[in-house]
Amino acid sequence: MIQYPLHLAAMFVDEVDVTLIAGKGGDGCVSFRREKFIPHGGPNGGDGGNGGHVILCSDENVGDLSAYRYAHTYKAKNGEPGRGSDQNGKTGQSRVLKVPMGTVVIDKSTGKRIKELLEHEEEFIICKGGSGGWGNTHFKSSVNQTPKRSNPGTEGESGEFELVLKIIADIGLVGFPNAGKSSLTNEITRAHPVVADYPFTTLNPNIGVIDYSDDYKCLLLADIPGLIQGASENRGLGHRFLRHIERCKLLCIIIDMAGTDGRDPADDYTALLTELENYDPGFLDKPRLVVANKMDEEAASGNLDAFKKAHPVRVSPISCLSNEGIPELLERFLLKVSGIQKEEQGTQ
Ligand SMILES: Nc1nc2c(ncn2[C@@H]2O[C@H](COP(=O)(O)OP(=O)(O)OP(=O)(O)O)[C@@H](O)[C@H]2O)c(=O)[nH]1
Ligand SMILES: [Mg+2]
Repeated sequence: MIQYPLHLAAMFVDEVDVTLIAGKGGDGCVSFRREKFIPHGGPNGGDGGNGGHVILCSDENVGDLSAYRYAHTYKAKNGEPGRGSDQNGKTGQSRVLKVPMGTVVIDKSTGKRIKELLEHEEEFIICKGGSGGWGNTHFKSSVNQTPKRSNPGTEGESGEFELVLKIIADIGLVGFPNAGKSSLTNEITRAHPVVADYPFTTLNPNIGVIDYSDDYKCLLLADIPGLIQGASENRGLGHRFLRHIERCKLLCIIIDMAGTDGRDPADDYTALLTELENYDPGFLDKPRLVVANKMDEEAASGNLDAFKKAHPVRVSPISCLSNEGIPELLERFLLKVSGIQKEEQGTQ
């Protein structure tokens, strides 16, 4: 049996559980002005400072959630208590946790999704700091000139949350292992995922940018691990990684048209669609584009004819080796994604 280097997969973390605790508000102070020649100086107890918040902030420079893999509890600072001479306590420092764009926040107590952070530098106060208590100055009245009462600070919010990363990309590559997903990513973007002739070379998603400098446009391409028949029953790497193409506008189904190892490309396509459907039937409603790779190989043209008979869909023939069909494919990507974007804008 082939031993896949699964330790490499552990480096990319796309889900973590965290316990978050905001700071407590500082207590209000009971104090009176005591000075020579000033009898009945009155109350001068300051207010407690507010507790710090726990804030999630999405950052384009953060690629995954590995920063939260080992420590699980994150606390903001408490507010300082008030002091005499009308000195209010300092607000507790907030704890800002940087997360990758595309992070989904789930409240573990309810199982509900409470937030998605999609933009760069988007901030979300996930646990609000407690309020500082009032000092005794606030309780002075015409009938009580010497109040000996103050408020305690309130507790900050806290909770257990699950953070799940679903990366953001325009196009998601779907295919069997060795179909050439990483080769295509290498060809058309500046990302350089490892390419090799053994299955499951790619263990974690890679994002590449397709740069259309003539049009001042770019598209984000997600290269993900290979999908196999039975992935939904945990074969291969399972199908959990499909979450990373959930947000893609367009799915690019890439088929090894050379039929390497005696595979039937037409059956591969059916199996891929079944696995996508098993993960989420909504995947089949997503716009998709079918790419026939390895057209430089001898068996490819015959297989393509048979494929077209079995599946009457438009197919883009390419070869990552000879670059055949790649410029046309790039054009098609742009047209398809722009068309989808226009449609989305029209329906908004
Ligand atoms: N002849 C030929 N070989 C290709 C072509 N594209 C990719 N290959 C080869 O196919 C093998 C697999 O390529 P990868 O790009 O690693 O395939 P992948 O789909 O990313 O595979 P996984 O990461 O394992 O899912 C490598 O040996 C590539 O050199 C092509 O157009 N023609
Ligand atoms: Mg790969």
